[in-house]
Amino acid sequence: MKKVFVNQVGFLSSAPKKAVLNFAASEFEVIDENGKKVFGGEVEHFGTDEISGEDTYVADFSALTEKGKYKVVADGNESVSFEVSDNVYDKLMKDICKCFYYLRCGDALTKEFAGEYYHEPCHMSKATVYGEDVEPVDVTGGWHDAGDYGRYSTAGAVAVAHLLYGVRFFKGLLDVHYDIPKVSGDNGNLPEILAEVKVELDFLMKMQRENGSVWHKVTTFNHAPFVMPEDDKEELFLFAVSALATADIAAVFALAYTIYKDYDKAYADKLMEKSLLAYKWLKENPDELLFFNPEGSNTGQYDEAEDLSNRFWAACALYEATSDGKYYSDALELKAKVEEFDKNAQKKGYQGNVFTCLGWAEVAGLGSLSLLLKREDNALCTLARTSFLSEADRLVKVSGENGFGLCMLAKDFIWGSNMELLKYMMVLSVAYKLDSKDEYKKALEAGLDYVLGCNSMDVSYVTGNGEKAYMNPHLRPTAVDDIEQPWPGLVSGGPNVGLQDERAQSLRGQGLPPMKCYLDHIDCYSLNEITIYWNSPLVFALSGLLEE
Ligand code: G3I
Ligand code: 9MR
Ligand code: ZN
Repeated sequence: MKKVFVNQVGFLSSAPKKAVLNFAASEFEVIDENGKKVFGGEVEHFGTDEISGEDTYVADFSALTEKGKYKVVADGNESVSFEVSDNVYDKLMKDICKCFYYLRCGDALTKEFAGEYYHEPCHMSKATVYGEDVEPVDVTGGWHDAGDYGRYSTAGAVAVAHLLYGVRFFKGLLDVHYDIPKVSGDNGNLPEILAEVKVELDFLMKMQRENGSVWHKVTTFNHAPFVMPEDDKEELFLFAVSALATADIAAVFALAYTIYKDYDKAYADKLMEKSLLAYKWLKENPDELLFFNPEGSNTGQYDEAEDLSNRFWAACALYEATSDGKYYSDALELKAKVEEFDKNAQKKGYQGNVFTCLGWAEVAGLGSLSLLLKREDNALCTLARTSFLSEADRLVKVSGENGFGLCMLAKDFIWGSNMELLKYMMVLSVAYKLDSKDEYKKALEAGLDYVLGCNSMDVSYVTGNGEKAYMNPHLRPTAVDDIEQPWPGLVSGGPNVGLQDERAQSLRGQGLPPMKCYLDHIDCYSLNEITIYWNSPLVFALSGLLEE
C-alpha cells in the first residue's frame, strides 16, 4: 500500500522536517487545514534498506517554519495531520511523565488525580521472604513494572536513573507541570518529577535488607491473570538478593542524594546512608551474584550476564556524589573488568560502546553519566566523554543507512526495540551537550520522528499522541477496565524480530523486515507491552531535544 509516513505529533518550528514515502513520486506538497498548498518540493529517492525493507523516498520540508496544522501529499496520497509549533511536545512530555503516576502500586492513587483510571489500593499485603523462615516484610508502594504487576529493583532503579540524570543534564524537566499529588520539601513543594520519583525511591528503600543487600524483586509466584491490580491477591514473594539490585540501588540512591539534598536534606541523608550501606555489602561480597528465577516461577527474571557494570555504576555515582577518591579507585579497577568482559563476551545484548549502555541490563553508561557530571580532567571522565562522542558518531553513521534517518541496525530490533532506540537518543542528546554538532541533533530528531509515526508501521508508539497512535498495550488494567482509551503517554516496546509471544508467532514465516515485526494487540507482550524503563528514556531524550 502507498503510504506517507510522518511524525504524527509534529515538529518544532526550527527542526528538520521530513516525511518518508514507500512509493515513487517526484514531487510533494504540504497542505494546511483548508487544503491550501503552503509548501512544495521535490522528493528524493533513498532506496531500499535492511531495517524497513521499503524502497523509500524522502520529502524534506524543513523550510516550513510557520505554526500550523498540516499534511504531506504526494501523488494523491496524504499523510495524517501533524503540527508545527514551538510547544508541539508539551502534551507529549506531560503524558509520558504522568504514566508513572498511573503505574503506582499500593494506596497512592486518588480519584482526583487518576480520574477514570483510578483503582483501589493494591498489593498491600506483606511479602514472604522466599525460602527463608523470617517475618514477612512490608514493601508496599513504588510503580508496577509494566503490563504485569511485578516490582523489580533493577528495572525500577534504571527507570529512576533515566529520570534523575534527565534532571541533572537538562534543567527543563523540573519545569514540567502536570497533575499529581503535591509533596512538600524543606522549602515548599517538590517539582512534580521529583515527587513522582520519590514514590519509587521510597519503595526501593524497603527492598533493602538490614545488611545492605537488596532483594531482586517482589512479585507473585507467577504472573497474575488479566485482572485489576486490587484483584491480584496471590501471595507476594521477595525473591533472592542480587549484586545487580544492590549495586543499582547504591548508584541510584547516591544520584538521588545529589538532587534531593536541595529540597529535603533529611531525606537526602537517608538516601546516602542507604547507598553507603549497599556499597559496603558489595565490597564485602565481591563475588558475582546474579539472579535467576526459582524453578516453576515465571515472573520477570531480569537476568544479566555480569554484575561488573552495575558495580562500576555504583562506584562512579558515589564518587560523583561524595568526591571520595576511594570510589574513583574502585571505578578504575571495575572499568578494566567491564572492558575485559566486553572483549570476551560471546553474545552481546548491545551494539557499540559498552560505556554508553544505559540499562536495564548493562549499565556502565549510567556510570559514565555520573562521570560526565563530575567533569574532571582524569582518565575515567575522559573515557566517558570519548565513549559518548564516539558512540554518537557511530549512530550518525548508522542513521545514514536507511531512508528514515534512524540510528538502528537490524540487530537492534529485539524485545523492547523502542528502548534500544531511546537509549541511543539519550546518547545523542548527551553528545550534543558535549559537542553541539548538527548531525547529533538531526539523528536525535529522526529518532523521535520514528517513535511518533515516521516508521513503516505508520503508527505512533506513544498512546494518545498521534492520529494513528497504537491503542492496545499489553497492560492488565487497560485490558480489563472497560475504558476505550489507554492512559495517554505509554511507550510501546515496539517491533521485535523475536516474535516471542503466542499471538506474535502468527507473524512468523512471512519474512517480515525488522521494522514490521509488530502488531498492536493486547496479547503481544513481546511487541506491545509497556514498561517504566521504556517511558523513562523518552523523558530523558525529549528533555534533551527541548534543551536550548
Ligand atoms: O542478550 C541477548 C543477545 O545476546 C542477543 O543477540 C539478542 C537477540 O536475541 O537478545 C539479547 O537478549 C534479549 C534480552 O532481552 C536483553 O536485551 C532477549 O532477546 C530478549 O528476549 C530479552 O527481552 C526481555 C524480556 O523481558 C524477556 O526476558 C526484555 O528486554 C525485558 O524488557 C522484558 O521484561 C519484562 C519483564 O520480564 C516482566 N515485566 C514486563 C517486562 C517487559 O516485557
Ligand atoms: O503479562 C506478562 C508480561 O508482563 C511479561 O512481559 C511476559 C513475559 O514474562 O509474560 C506475560 O504473562 C504471560 C505469561 O508469561 C504466560 N501466560 C500468559 C501471560 C499473559 O499473556
Ligand atoms: Zn499494585
